[in-house]
Formats: sequence, C-alpha cells, structure tokens
Amino acid sequence: MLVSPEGIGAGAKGEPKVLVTMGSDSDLPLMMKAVDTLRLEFGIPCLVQINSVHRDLRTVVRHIDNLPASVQVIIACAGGAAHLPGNIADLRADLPVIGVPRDLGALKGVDALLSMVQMPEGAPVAVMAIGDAGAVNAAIHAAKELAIAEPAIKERLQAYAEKRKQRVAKQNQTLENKLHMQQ
Ligand code: AIR
Repeated sequence: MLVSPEGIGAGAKGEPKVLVTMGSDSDLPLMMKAVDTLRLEFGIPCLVQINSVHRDLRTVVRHIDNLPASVQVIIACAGGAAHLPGNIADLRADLPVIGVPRDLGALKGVDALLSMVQMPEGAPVAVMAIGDAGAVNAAIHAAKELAIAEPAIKERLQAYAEKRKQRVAKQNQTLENKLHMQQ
C-alpha cells in the first residue's frame, strides 16, 4: 500500500522511496510512527507491506524480489524471534536495511533486539532502539540516507532538528514553575 504526504492508497501520490515492512498488522500502530515521520516531517512517500518470514516466507521473497525500483531504503519491524530485517538484508544486497525491534511479550523486545543485532558478517542491519523511539529514529535514519542525494530532504531534516531544539528551549522556560510545583 502506497502512503504519501497527500494520503493513503488511491489518495497517495508519487513513487515510494522507502519500504516500511513488518511481520504482522499488530506491529502497525508502532510502525505508523515511522510512516508518519517519513511522510509528514520529510515528505517521503513509502510503500507499507506485511511480510512474515515465519508464517509465509515465499510471499516475503516474492515481495522483496519485486520491489519498485524507486525504493532505496528498507525499514523492517518485527517482534519476538525477529528475523525479517536480516532475511531482507540477504535478499537485497543492494539496499540498506534498518531494523526496529518491537516491544512485545515476555521479553519486552530484548528478544527482537538480539535477533536483529547479531547478524552474521555479510548481512548488515542498522538496528534502532526497541519500540517508539526506534520507529521514529528509523524514519530519520532513512531520510538521512536519502538526503545524501536529495538536498530538499536535507533541508527538512535541518528544520526537524530545529523543532526539537525549540522543544528543549521551551522546557527551560517552564522549568521555574515546575520546580516550584515540586516543593
Ligand atoms: N512475527 C510474525 N512473523 C514473524 C514474526 N517475528 C512477529 C510480528 C509481531 C509478532 O510476531 O512482527 O511483532 C506477533 O504477531 P501477531 O500477528 O501474533 O500479533
């Protein structure tokens, strides 16, 4: 499904530059943080796809072998035994893969983190933090990779960083009140 700043599916415009994929639609609320950061903060259209290497491996291979040529970066999220990003890194020697471990189940994402980070030599996955921060950082990291060739994305990255700085400045402005409230 194509998602762009203009909308979703038939309402979307442009060609996808990033694939955002995940093992189950139960990962979608987490990965919407990556999708929304890509499209709303950076104006980057993406393809969103479910791919489960443990439930339907053959479809994963077909999807990943047949990505549109416009896709330049892949973000892959899974929970538990999270082999999706590593398997994609093997399938696509030509594209960078960013992994997002989902905070799920008894091990709360540590299992997914270790599944993604301990890749054998030759199958690199850039692994982000577990959960929400990881999903947003995956989008920022993908935008940085695209910005190497696209100055417009570089400008949007700088504007985004500026917004974050302003948030800290605002926190300093309200600090005195908050300190009084703690007394
Ligand atoms: N998963 C699905 N296929 C392979 C894996 N690792 C993961 C999903 C999700 C978790 O299993 O990425 O995080 C639970 O999926 P579900 O569909 O049971 O909610």
